[in-house]
Amino acid sequence: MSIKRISVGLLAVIVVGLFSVPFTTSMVSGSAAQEEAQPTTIQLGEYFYGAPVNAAPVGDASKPEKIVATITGAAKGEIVLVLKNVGKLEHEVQSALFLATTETQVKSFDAGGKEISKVETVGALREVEVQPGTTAEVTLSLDETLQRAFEDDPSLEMRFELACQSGHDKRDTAKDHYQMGMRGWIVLKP
Ligand SMILES: [Cu+2]
Repeated sequence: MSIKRISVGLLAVIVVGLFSVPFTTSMVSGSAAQEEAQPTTIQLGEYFYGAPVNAAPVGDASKPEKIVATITGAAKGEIVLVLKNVGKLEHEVQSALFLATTETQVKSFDAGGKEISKVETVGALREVEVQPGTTAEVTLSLDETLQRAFEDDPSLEMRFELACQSGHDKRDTAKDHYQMGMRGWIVLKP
């Protein structure tokens, strides 16, 4: 006696671990910028972070990753990254640092410096898409445990990978920005 087995194709539903809240831009009168964090600017393009010199040879993912930026101010609990796309393609920025955040704000500016969008998220930030010619100002509120660690140890230094996810789903090394060299380290200091 045979039992017909119905194979149930389980679709892996990717639940984005991100609660995205579209933020209505509203000017709060009289409240000037209270952010003390100094922004750290990172340029991105084909296929590099930081500067063209940071680009690893095409397809050589085995090369040690370079330090793209060293950021101080982690003890304050807030980090501001300015991601400037100087290339011709869209880049999808991901970082392990994003996972250690509790709140984030991403403001996008066009080539002329005009603000084109503002999104606030609660929880860890998944990725930041940066269109060609635009700049994303990413404000990260660090996880309290991480912030405390930096407060307690002035010599603490932590590395987080910075990567580009663009083209990764294509299963083609020539289109995979990470494989092409868009990866490196962010060094975080108190
Ligand atoms: Cu990219």
